[in-house]
Amino acid sequence: MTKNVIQPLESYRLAQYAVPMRCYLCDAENTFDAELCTHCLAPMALAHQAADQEVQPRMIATVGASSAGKTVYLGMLMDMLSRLPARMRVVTRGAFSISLQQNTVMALSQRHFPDKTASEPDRWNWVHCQIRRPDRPNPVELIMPDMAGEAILEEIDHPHTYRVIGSFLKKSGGILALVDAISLREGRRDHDYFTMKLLSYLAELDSDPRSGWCTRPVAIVFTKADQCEACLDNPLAFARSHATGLWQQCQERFPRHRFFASGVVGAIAYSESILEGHIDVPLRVEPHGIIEPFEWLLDETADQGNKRRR
Ligand SMILES: Nc1nc2c(ncn2[C@@H]2O[C@H](COP(=O)(O)OP(=O)(O)OP(=O)(O)O)[C@@H](O)[C@H]2O)c(=O)[nH]1
Ligand SMILES: [Mg+2]
Ligand SMILES: [Zn+2]
Repeated sequence: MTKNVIQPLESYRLAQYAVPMRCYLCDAENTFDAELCTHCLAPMALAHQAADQEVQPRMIATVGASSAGKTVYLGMLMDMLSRLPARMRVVTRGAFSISLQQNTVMALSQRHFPDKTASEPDRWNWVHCQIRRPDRPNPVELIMPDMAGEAILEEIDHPHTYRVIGSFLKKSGGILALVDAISLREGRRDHDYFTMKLLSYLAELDSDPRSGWCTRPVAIVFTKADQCEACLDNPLAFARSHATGLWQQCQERFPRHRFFASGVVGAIAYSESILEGHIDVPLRVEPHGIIEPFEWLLDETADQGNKRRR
């Protein structure tokens, strides 16, 4: 025999689903409890956090071909910023914003480089943080993802393959374009071609003469400069001699650009294994030129992100 029970319907719970939450990047409507945007796969935590902020977060994109050094650069940048309170005070928003720094620092302390970033956007690390500088009156809210080089290339070659990349680049206030200095010095042009393609893509993505990419700041950072002294001494001269096409494109299309050089390790060893082939082993962590390009971009984007999003 079945006993009669009163089952409350709790249909009021459904009311929460009637109020959509808009994705911070692509504006698509999602339910209030979605973890990732159903349209572009960006974390919905960004939308929830941004809704609580007084100022609209700025977005800075770190781009570069696969193995240009994006993960190492961004992880080291966050680690350095968290240790230099006199220069910049960083407060991360959400536990997920610490994973990038944690993975990079742990890998380097165990004498290996972090793993290659997966192509799937739901596996990327996103940093959302607030930055206060002692010499500036207002704090800056910032969003920076660590995207995979292969996914960026795919989106450039076949737009809309990775909607999250297109939406993010469209809204970014500035860009850190990382280029492998060692491969340029050795005469390999793939990183150079990648960056030229990317700059063409950006120029077409938003070509508005007053607010488009031609008005936004572009920091070109030659990475792995610890292994390439010429580049560390004079990044502009290095660009002219080793990445002439890229240098010319910057001159003609991006008036607000600057060349930088960065390196994370002091000494490097190499090991060969049958399974993994040639592996770089970082022996000492000695960062150079990590904060300068970022600080320049913060200054150059100072006029953005001060208004509340409606
Ligand atoms: N010497 C030197 N090598 C570096 C440095 N940064 C990165 N590397 C080397 O470059 C490789 C790739 O670095 P990542 O940061 O993973 O590159 P990525 O741009 O994130 O690559 P994807 O995740 O595939 O897009 C590392 O495994 C290191 O071998 C650096 O500062 N100095
Ligand atoms: Mg990576
Ligand atoms: Zn979205």
